Amino acid sequence: MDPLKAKFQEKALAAFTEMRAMLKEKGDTVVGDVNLKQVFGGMRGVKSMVWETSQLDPIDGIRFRGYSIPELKELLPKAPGGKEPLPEGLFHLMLLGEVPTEEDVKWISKEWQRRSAVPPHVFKVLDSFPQDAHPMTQLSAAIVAMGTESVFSRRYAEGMSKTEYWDATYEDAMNLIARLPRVAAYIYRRTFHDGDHIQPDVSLDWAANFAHMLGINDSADFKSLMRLYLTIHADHEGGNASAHATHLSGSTLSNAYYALASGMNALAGPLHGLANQEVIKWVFSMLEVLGTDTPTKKQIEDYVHNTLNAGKVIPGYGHAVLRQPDPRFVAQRTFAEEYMKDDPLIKVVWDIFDVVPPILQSLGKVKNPWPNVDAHSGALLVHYGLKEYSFYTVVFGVSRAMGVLAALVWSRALGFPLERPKSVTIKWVKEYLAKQEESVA
Ligand code: CMX
Repeated sequence: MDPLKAKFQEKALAAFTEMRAMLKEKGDTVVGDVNLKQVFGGMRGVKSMVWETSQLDPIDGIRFRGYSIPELKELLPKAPGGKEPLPEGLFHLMLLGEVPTEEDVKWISKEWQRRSAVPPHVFKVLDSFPQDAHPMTQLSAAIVAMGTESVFSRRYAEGMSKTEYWDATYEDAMNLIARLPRVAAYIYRRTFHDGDHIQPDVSLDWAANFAHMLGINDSADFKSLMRLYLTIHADHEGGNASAHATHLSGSTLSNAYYALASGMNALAGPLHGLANQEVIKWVFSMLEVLGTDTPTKKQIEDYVHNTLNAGKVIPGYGHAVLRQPDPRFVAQRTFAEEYMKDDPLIKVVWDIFDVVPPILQSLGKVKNPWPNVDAHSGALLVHYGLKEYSFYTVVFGVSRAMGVLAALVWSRALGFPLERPKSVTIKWVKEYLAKQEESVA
């Protein structure tokens, strides 16, 4: 058994035993109420699942196993000479709950390289798509196509015991994460560079190799950005749409490939991950309409009002949980301050940050007027030459796979059952309310 898997087994067995004992003794404890607004309003705040890899606080933002992004930037191992954490280290932390050593991270880098060969039929599936198929359509199809290799599905068909589900899922998760950068880069090169593909460089870490295979910028700074990007997008507790969709599909024991494809299909919506493409598209159309790369704040303000008056949302702003500027936005801003503070597009993003929140606040209905992760990411990618914004959600997806798959391995280890909440009809709600009123009268 590999060292990461062996450590996971030890921790998961202990957690399983503890969970079972806790549920036996305290299983009837009430942890919250649900009101009608939540039933009709997307289940905000309803505590309904366990997600070990990260937790989101409305004010402090995301914590991965208790660590904030600034703490992770200090604690996680970095590439030689680099300042940004290696995503491999975050995966280790999410899976085991332990900050890894340099050696642990090197082992994961090598292991993902070892597992990274993509089955040839996946490229054939991708090549059968029209060149202009949206990159997220291609990503989802490629993930399902890779599922022909699922260790879980093969071993399930062979009759594996329930106690082995986590083991087979770990194998699928590791293979999938290892292969995603190659698949994503292949989608990018076939869509935007006429299929002129770049071979992987086995000497590089996971994120740097992805940056390399995109083939647009071989600088150390772009590799650093990719390490940061793939770290901060990895997980956002379990209730966000891509995580929850992965969790729901996975709860049927569909394999990790189907489960992740479900998550990616959710990420592809403009209220979630696709917002990163929508932000830069919105910024570019604003610059085009205004006829300048350096708009004034007043011009931005007017453009924001036009967007709202047209019945549209301001992409990159607002959040279902957060009530402060997203620390992932702040981390990207810090990166931009160091590497590209004189880039005019970066200045536009920062001016938008000054202009939008008071306007959204003035609407009186927006619960969080602050920027989320997607408000900044596109401008960083444009700076290094990655201008084709329909690809941005794929980059988000490569990162998100780490969190949702680490969580899926935990779900299997803890033996979580099929997810099946209760739905009601509007008629049922009306009758329920009428009965309540009768009993009060
Ligand atoms: N621009 C304009 N209006 C907004 C808004 C924004 N950025 N954010 C919220 N609102 C509106 C909502 O549309 C809603 O209006 P209605 O009552 O007319 O339907 C009202 O404010 C209340 O919404 P909320 O409770 O504050 O926000 P929700 O939890 O319902 O939605 C989110 C959260 C992210 C979908 C929403 O803020 C939004 O649409 N933002 C823009 C898209 C975006 O950036 N998404 C990315 C989120 C991060 C990610 O997942 O990657």
